Amino acid sequence: MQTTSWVPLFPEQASTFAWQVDALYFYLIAVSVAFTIPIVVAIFFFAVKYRETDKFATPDEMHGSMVLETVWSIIPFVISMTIFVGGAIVFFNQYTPPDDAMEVYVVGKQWMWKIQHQTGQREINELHVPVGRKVKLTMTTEDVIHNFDIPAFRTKVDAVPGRYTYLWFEATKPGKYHLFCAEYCGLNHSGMGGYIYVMEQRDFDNWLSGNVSGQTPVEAGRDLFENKLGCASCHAGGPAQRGAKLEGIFNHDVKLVGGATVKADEQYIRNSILNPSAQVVEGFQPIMPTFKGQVTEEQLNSLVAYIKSLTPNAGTAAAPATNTAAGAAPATNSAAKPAGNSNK
Ligand code: HEC
Ligand SMILES: [Cu+2]
Repeated sequence: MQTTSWVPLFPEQASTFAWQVDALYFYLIAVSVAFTIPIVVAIFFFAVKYRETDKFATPDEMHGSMVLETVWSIIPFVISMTIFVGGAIVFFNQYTPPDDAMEVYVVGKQWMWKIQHQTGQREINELHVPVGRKVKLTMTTEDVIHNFDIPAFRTKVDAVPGRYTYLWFEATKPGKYHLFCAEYCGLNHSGMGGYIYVMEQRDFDNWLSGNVSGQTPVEAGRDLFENKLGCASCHAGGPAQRGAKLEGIFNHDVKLVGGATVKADEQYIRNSILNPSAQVVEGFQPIMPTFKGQVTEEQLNSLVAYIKSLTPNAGTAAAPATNTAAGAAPATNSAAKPAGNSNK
């Protein structure tokens, strides 16, 4: 299925920004060659032209040239600005995941990539995606830094312990493309790879329905929240609510004790679960226990997905809202069902 690229030795171009990366790369090479050749030629030319012929020659005095100075300042300036602007555009495009993307979770560990779709399907070292659809990966790792690298898409992003990073792409043609770990991560680093399968939408739908989906991240998150971890014992709405309101917070501003305001993004929710006393919501006591060491990265992803799902239209930019004790709204979601205090 794999076809070759128009440049020998280059991987195929299979994403919307692959050609941009290549264009920038060839432009850099062209600029380097355009400067290197005249400089090397000039070195030899002058070496020969001004070789020692007369032992006692006195050189002519040099006078500056304003025109020359101006020209060789302006030309490199223009060239370096085109490199800067071109690079900035490509970079911005690649590292700003769109809101309307299909989301996938990726957890790296020595030495494999564990992947889960929003619809629940899990994969290891393989990722199936539809062609022509924007796909956003939310990535983290259980151990050391890894790097999710898809050469045919001309994109790669580090997966960093303790934090979420994002990679997005839109594949432009069906096929099977290499996936690598591009950050040396230990003994079997070289084996930490696999394939991205880009499929026509209907093949992808078939693939999805042909794979056991189990719980979706949101369902798994709700299960953890209401039953296994007992979050609901504090966070369920109603008069007995002891924890901060979680409905509608995603991507909104949250006021903290001490006056600061933070945006409740995925990283914030993650930190609130692992290290609750670091950022305490205004109007609350720091009574939430830490869940560090009690939840796996996958479970954290699920909890974050669940809390995200409590905000309608999560993912799209939303207006700021405050979140204080006074705003403890009437119970509106299923988490209102008290679940025995199962967190020990
Ligand atoms: C003992 C009661 C208690 C339990 C159990 C508890 N929390 Fe909390 N939680 C709180 C309180 C109180 C706050 C507000 C103070 C703070 O930020 O630490 C809070 C804050 C949060 C926040 C930040 C909310 C915001 O509006 O910014 C999140 C997210 C959160 N909890 C998630 C969870 C999850 C997920 C669990 C289960 C794994 C959980 N909590 C278990 C009491 C609890
Ligand atoms: Cu790795």
